[in-house]
Amino acid sequence: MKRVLTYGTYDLLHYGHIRLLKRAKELGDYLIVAISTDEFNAIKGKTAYHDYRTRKEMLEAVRYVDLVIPEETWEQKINDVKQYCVDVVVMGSDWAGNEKFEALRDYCEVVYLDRTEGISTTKIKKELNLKTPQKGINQLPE
Ligand code: C2G
Repeated sequence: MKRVLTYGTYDLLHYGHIRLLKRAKELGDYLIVAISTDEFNAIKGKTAYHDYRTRKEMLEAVRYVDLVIPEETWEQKINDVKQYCVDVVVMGSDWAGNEKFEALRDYCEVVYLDRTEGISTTKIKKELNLKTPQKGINQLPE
């Protein structure tokens, strides 16, 4: 059982995300996605349109994803690799060579997959002229 792990915000889920997840799953048998919490997004300087609960629920519906866990700090990655017995950490090529992932090579394989050109959450927001969401209207109903 080859276990794959990837990280991301996964806001406004789009085909670039899906293509990354599909290829990540093809590298093993079990795919774990560590999705940035709203608090960690603030540390990353990002404001997601959907809150963590909504982004987690959407990812859990993707056929390639076997488990979704929270990404709360930059520093948790080595512990994640150990705790979940991860064989491969996969990221899009915009992260290629980044020390945060290169440091994992002592613990697991690290693979960067080509980003899907022409799509991004920022592009979607810009083209739909989305403002920062008002509180509460973008959350899933209880
Ligand atoms: N991605 C992609 N093609 C796109 C857009 C995104 O392959 N057109 C990939 C990114 O490279 C990343 C994943 O999809 O591997 C998730 O993208 P984001 O949600 O933008 O993740 P990011 O904000 O880069 O967070 O600790 C790492 C961070 O949490 C990564």
